[in-house]
Amino acid sequence: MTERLTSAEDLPNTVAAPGYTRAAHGPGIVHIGIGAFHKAHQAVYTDDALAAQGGDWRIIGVSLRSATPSRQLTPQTGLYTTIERSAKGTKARVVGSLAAALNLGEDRVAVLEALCARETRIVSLTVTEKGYGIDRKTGGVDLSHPAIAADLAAPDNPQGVAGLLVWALARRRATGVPPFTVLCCDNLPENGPMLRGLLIDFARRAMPEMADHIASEVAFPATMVDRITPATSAATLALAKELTGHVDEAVIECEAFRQWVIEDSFPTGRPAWEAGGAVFVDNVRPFEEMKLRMLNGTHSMLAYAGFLSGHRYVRDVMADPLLATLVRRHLKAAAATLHGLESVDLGSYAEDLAHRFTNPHLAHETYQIAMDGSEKMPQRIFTPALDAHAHGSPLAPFAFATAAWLRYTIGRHDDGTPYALRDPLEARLRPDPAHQLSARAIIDQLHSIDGLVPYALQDALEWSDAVERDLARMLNEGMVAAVRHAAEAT
Ligand code: CS2
Repeated sequence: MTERLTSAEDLPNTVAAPGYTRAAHGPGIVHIGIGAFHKAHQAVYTDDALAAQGGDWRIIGVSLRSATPSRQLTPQTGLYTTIERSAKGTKARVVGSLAAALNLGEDRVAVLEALCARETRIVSLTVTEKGYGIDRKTGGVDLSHPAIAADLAAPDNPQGVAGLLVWALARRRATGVPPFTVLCCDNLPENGPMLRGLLIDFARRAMPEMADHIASEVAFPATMVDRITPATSAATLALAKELTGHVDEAVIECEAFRQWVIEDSFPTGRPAWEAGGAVFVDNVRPFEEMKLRMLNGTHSMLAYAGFLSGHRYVRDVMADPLLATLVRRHLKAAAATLHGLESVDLGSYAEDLAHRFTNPHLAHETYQIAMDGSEKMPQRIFTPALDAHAHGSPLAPFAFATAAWLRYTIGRHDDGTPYALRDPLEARLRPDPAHQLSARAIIDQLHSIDGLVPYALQDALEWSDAVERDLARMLNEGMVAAVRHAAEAT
């Protein structure tokens, strides 16, 4: 019987193992949201930092809801394999930076202790866009978000991100322990300042004495994170066994490429992440905009148009010449909205992205990217569209992406087969089946959701006409015909 991965000692020499003695390094980071992306990204950089410069910087991973990560990782002492897949081949690496994997429900005391511990100098997060409970219009808390509502009602028994962090910062202050640095690693614009605004607003409402303390004493560096990480599948598990000789229930697979740009603001120290290739800059915003608009914006467009054209994986979308044309068109239009990035050649960045999307070894599902559209479209499509409108650059690609998303919110393929929308706003987005589907009615319904589409964009006739035309074509002639029409007009 194949044994479970529990030690990095007996791995085949084709598999890279941690370049340090794990037990010699204590924890220094609590990471909230130990999903595949964290394991493919920050944990790998930390593994490199530990190997290069040591330090007590191992990670206590916490999952707020699912017990699966801790069930997978705990029997493996936190060890797991990353499988990098690219044209250069398939490479396995066992990562040792996770010191523990906890679940808030089952290990509540240990989680709260870790958040309050003096050794914890950084709390990082990947909880997805919807995990924070931010009101995009005000930048403060969204009172209808379940975790925000629960934590405001019982701030001493926190369950969600804002409640836990404010509670822990208050405990640290009361016991004379310096605050940790808060590092948001989700694909949100200005993610550091965004989380700062959220916590200050939460504190004002729940623990007013903490608001100024957070504003003046806690660092929230902004960061741009990048690595394409498909959901782990049965094939990934089988590959882990083949490559490592062990059963690894926590294995993840990802592309070889990775990038991390971080604002260097860590008053209580940080791992030497530059050892893994992280880049420290004064202003992350231009990098973040570049990645959100070019990579993620194009991803969303190709996910909706691709899924509804019958393509399961991103690589299949890229193998469809008409969709590949629309991908390149979108990359170009997104690049035209960017400024302040003299150091980056956006043309070659776009080429690299198209190449990464084409990776034939990566089974990245369009349906995975299509999830949570209402949380993604504003920063990926609407804000750049508004900039394009203001500067007179092409709007059509953003209008097409919006129409494709709206078509997706109907929840049915062109042949009528249903699928789950998987969006926190799905009840408000899905058109009422009792009404005839008209492009105009669907757009009006979208505009009635406060805070989603900027008013200045809603009011731009050139924009709403273009979305309506594309959506009407998708409804009347089907997605494949709409893609052909858009690609031929390019
Ligand atoms: C994707 C991202 O699922 C999605 O919405 O666009 O997860 C994307 O793969 C990563 O941001 C790449 O770094």
